[in-house]
Amino acid sequence: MKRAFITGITGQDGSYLAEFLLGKGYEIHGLIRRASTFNTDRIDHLYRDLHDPDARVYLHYGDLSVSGQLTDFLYAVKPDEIYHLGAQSHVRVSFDMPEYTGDVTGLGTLRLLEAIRKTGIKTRFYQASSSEMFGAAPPPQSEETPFQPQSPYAAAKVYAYYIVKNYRDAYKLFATNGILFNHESPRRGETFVTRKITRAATRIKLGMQDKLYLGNLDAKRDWGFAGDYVEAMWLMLQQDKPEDYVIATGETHSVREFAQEVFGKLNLDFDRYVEIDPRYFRPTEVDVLLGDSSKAKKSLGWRPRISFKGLVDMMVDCDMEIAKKEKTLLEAGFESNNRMAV
Ligand code: NDP
Ligand code: GDR
Repeated sequence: MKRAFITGITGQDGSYLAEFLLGKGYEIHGLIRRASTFNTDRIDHLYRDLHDPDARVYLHYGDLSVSGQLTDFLYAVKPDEIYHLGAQSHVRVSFDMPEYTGDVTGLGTLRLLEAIRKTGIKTRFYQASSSEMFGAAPPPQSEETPFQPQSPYAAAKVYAYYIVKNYRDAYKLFATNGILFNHESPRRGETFVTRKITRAATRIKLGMQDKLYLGNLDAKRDWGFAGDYVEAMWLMLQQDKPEDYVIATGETHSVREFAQEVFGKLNLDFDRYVEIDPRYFRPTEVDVLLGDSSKAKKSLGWRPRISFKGLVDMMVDCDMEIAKKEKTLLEAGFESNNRMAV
């Protein structure tokens, strides 16, 4: 049985990847942070009590800012594959927490690579690189496009990208960068723009919210489905040689178009409910991302399965179910958590 170590297992991608790898028969070890509230919602359905002979998911407390412990984990687990997805992943928040973002999102990668080097374990390493690294570079962006990062988050990811390449060359590690463009799902964090929109619009539809405040509606993104993208991560680690790949749909839409599609599906007037709040503007913005994933198509045989419209439908349908539950609770006289995504 192959063994995988996943950082960021409690995040959107971590949960889809863990599901995918379990389906392939892997044993999964995940790094989780200690939190004062439960932070395992996205993987609770995968977890089995460890007394159960069929248990194949093991969770370990740790943090990407603590190197000694990462080394101990890798030495003890000796994973065949490491998927490094953990990060402070919010671009807007990275302007508020630049040092922390540099530490966790940038140096976190170095700590894992050093742990591999020091323990000498034989493993394959996947780095969650990002289209944000292209920043101001004109579209379409491919593996050949020079980076022009526009945020502390993007700068930290650029550092991580190059340190992966350096360890690959210097120490002959099997280490790859997956340069993934935005990917979304019903499990997307509620403060990222797509999920913020689908949560708000479904709540507005059921009369539980009046307005949706957004920032820059003109930014364009290449949005795919997270479930499709985790397969590409796995494919990259099954190749003979470690290389870097862009993963994208090759289609771009503005935030306004995404929101209009969502409000249109719910027969709501977008102009009546959406307002601009400059609080959500970023000091420097990434205007257009549009990925060219020809290399991944050719070498990995990877293709996205879910279309833009399919993604919108999936997210709206799931958030409508959540909104209905919330409304049922409210009507029965119970408090709803009434969570407004920020
Ligand atoms: P999420 O924000 O949903 O998940 C981030 C994960 O990292 C969570 O499990 C979080 O734990 C964990 N984490 C954060 N800080 C630490 C820390 N100090 N120590 C240990 N774990 C930590 O991100 P996604 O799933 O969307 O993305 C996965 C990766 O891919 C990230 O690296 C992201 O930057 C990158 N990426 C994402 C893209 C996307 O469109 N989704 C596109 C390109 C790259 P907790 O649950 O406790 O907060
Ligand atoms: P992004 O995703 O920054 O591309 O990073 P996000 O959904 O946060 O923003 C996308 C675009 O929408 C604009 N926007 C808003 N964004 C948020 N969050 N909230 C708003 O109210 C709002 N209004 C407009 C933003 O300005 C931006 O242009 C995501 C993360 O998952 C990263 O970790 C990952 O690396 C990249 O995608 C690829």
